[in-house]
Amino acid sequence: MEKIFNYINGELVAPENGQYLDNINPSTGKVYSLIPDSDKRDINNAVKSAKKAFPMWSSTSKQERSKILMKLADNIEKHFDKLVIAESKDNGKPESLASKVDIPRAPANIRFFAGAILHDSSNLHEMDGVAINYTLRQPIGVAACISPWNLPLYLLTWKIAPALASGNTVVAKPSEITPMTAYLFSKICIESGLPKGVLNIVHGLGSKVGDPLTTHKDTPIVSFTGGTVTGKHIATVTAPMFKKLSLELGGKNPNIIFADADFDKAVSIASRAAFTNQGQICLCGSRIFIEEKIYNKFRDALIAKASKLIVGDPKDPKTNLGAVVSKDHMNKILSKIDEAKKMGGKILLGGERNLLEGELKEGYYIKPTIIEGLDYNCSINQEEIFGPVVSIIPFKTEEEVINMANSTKYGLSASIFTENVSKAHRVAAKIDSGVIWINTWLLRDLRIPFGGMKSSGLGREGGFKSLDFFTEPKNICVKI
Ligand code: TXE
Repeated sequence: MEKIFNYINGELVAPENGQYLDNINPSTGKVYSLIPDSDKRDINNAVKSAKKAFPMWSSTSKQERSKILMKLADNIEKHFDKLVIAESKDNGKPESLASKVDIPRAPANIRFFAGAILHDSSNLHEMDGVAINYTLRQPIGVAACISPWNLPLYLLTWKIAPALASGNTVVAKPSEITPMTAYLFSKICIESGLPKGVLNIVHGLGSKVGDPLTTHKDTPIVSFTGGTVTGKHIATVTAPMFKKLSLELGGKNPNIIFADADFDKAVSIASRAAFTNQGQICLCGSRIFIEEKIYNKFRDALIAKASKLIVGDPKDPKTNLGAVVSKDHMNKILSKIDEAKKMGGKILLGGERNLLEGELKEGYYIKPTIIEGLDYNCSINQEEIFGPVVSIIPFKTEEEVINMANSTKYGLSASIFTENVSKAHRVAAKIDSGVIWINTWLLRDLRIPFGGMKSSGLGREGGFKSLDFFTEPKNICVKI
């Protein structure tokens, strides 16, 4: 059985304790590879190697860093097909999705930041002929980058690319549930000649690997994407150490459909926003608010649209939804559906496991599920489910829908559908979310500040915001 190794000081190495965890293919429910069950010793080795590489890498010219990163991006593309298959097998998502979204975004992330450092500039503040202030932005040291399982290579590269481009060295910890593409990526780093120690990847559990990484005295920057509960824990343990911290957490994102929206477009996008990646994207629109006048018509069209989605073999190009990421996660989603039923929610579509045949018999498939009849304030409409489950809720007025949309503890993203430009801007300004789309969803420009309000996170990443996060500003005042 294939064994995954840690990537420390430029080499693929076994965990110090020699222990491994099972890695399961969610589409079959079968173990197919082994993951290092690393511990503090592996983290110490990785941080030591990153710390040693920092003086060399931070003083390497931006041109040279950019060149090396561009080569990394080219080599990801060289292994494109292999990475698509690996991401799908590890995560359960359709290969067609991995080939359109996950894997193309990895080189795009790296090229974006490799280019950005060459076009960056710093500030100068003049004091009326008395003095000038200029601000240097300098790399900080070893960055701890922790990524989740829903978009494994996409989110790993979204963090390490700006960290490395800005001259930091990195210790990354991918999710133990989806480690494979990070492992393949470490081989690509070796192939690309990335200097030893610049990037280190340690696999294993959050408690045994994530904790010693975030609390290590030599990791002054921590960038984390994952669940809100984990984010809260990381904020608590890193605060007394005054680390620079960026948190991208969960969401319970509203999709607001006004009666004057382009109907077909709104139905189609709302369905995509609810069910893409089996509903396992922090930006998924899991609450659809529909203006009462078109509620019945919209509901029926959404059911018709979603009932055509094919749940099945991730390898089949016709498949729309593959398996959810793990058995535990499948059971959690199914228990939320049961809870919804007990609260009086009406299941309009799906609501159960999708049992397939042959080698997919034990896979973790859930039918796209649409629920109506639940109060906007109940736990199902307040807590993140992170599966192919969407709740539909009618509204009468603009004021009412703004209140309902803002009622959760989250504030990551929102979509508004209307043909009335003034209304679109008015509502967008009042929704408490870091990212708002009008008449679209998941249209990403890598330059924008990306992140959430309230319990959806802390700080923003994206574009020059990421380069700001991974550097320390230093003001220098020169008396004229
Ligand atoms: O996330 P975790 P999980 C949400 C979603 C999901 C829930 C839990 O609601 O159901 O989070 O998912 C590492 N110190 N999102 O359990 O546990 C862990 O090993 C340091 C939303 O996968 O937060 C993994 O690498 N690190 C989300 C990463 O944190 C720790 C995407 C994320 O795991 C740690 C995924 C610790 N103490 C889940 N404990 C999004 N916003 O996109 C765990 N980790």
